[in-house]
Amino acid sequence: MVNPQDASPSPLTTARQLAGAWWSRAAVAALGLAALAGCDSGKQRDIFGAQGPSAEISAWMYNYIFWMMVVIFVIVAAIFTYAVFRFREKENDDGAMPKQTHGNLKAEIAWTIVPTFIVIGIMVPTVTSIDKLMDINHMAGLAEGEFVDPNQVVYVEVIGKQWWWEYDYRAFNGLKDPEAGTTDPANWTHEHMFSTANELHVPAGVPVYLNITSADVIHAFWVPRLFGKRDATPGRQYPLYFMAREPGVYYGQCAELCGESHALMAIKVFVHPTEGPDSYDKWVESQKQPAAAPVGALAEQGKELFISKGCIACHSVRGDERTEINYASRSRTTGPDLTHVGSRTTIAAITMPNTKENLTHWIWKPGEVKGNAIMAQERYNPTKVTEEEAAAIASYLIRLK
Ligand code: HEC
Ligand SMILES: [Cu+2]
Repeated sequence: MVNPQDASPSPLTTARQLAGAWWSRAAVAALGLAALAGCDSGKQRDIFGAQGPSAEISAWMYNYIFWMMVVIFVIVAAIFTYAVFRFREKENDDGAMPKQTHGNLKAEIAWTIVPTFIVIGIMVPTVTSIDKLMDINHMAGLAEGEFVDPNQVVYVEVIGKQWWWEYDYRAFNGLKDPEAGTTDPANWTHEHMFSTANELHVPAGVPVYLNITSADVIHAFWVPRLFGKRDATPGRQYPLYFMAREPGVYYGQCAELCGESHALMAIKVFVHPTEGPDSYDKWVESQKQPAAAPVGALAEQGKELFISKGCIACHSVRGDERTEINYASRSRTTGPDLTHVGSRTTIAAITMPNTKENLTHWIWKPGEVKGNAIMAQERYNPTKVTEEEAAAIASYLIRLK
């Protein structure tokens, strides 16, 4: 007699329960994926929405290898399925060991040669693609033997810092022959260099040369629709060439875990038309200007606080000796250049829209916005401002268009 208490559940029930669990898990996963897909509604960080030669080469490589793998998968799965059915245990099977074979020369040769060709089939386009990515003439869409005019290349130095990006437009009009005479920092003035943060501006249809480095740890610069990842490594300079075809706004992200606020280290690229009121040249002209003088009592007070509260230890505002960057020693570059901070659409590496309220919040309590940011750390920034002082400084900074 079996005690019902001891009876093990029937295998069928267990399988049903498992199936139930499996289905509910799949449903949760599907919902999660749908939610994630919703995040990217504008396809803003989508490698398949390539916009320009650099990202197109990467997307092409991805598709090429993907379809190659699909073909290999289908062949292997077909052979496997055939073998499973063809050689399964038959009803009248005598249970004896099948015939064992060893060392089939034809099979050995086949499975050495086929993978060799697969590897060559991946290697050749990979090497040619890397070669194209590292060739600014190719980025500019030129034929073999044609070369871009170095003065028509936009050259920007990109410096990764915890947790934001500095862009130095060390150039005449932001256009520069990197070999031409302004590389000596002692010769730099704001005529030769302006600096922005996080929001990169480039013209459409013009090749761009980014020289990428880091001031602290390893970061990686990545704007999926425009180009693949490039490491930003301290003490090294890595070139990255790209060209954006269409004017527009493109988003990116630091792609190398670089510490606590790595996730709050985003990138926004504005691609300007080459002509018209919104042209790249107009943007460059406005950025080259020194900062506007404060207007109104509150903004004036804000500027004085900006100096007396020690903000100038890390930030520069060009156009006044008391706040201006020293180009030779590169002092006042720990934090973003704020000469035209009011012209940015966001602050703190795309973390918040650039409004007076958000600026006040950031200046008053940066640690609430970005954990462990240098500006929030007591040991680097011992001077605390009150909410009123922060509001005064914000009303000064927001007008620096
Ligand atoms: C110890 C250096 C340091 C000091 C002092 C400092 N900051 Fe900052 N500040 C930074 C750094 C670094 C960032 C970049 C933060 C980030 O996005 O991760 C920053 C960002 C900012 C930004 C946002 C800029 C942008 O484009 O995103 C503003 C505005 C700002 N600081 C204002 C101030 C004001 C006002 C003071 C004085 C009350 C001040 N800072 C003091 C280092 C400093
Ligand atoms: Cu980073």
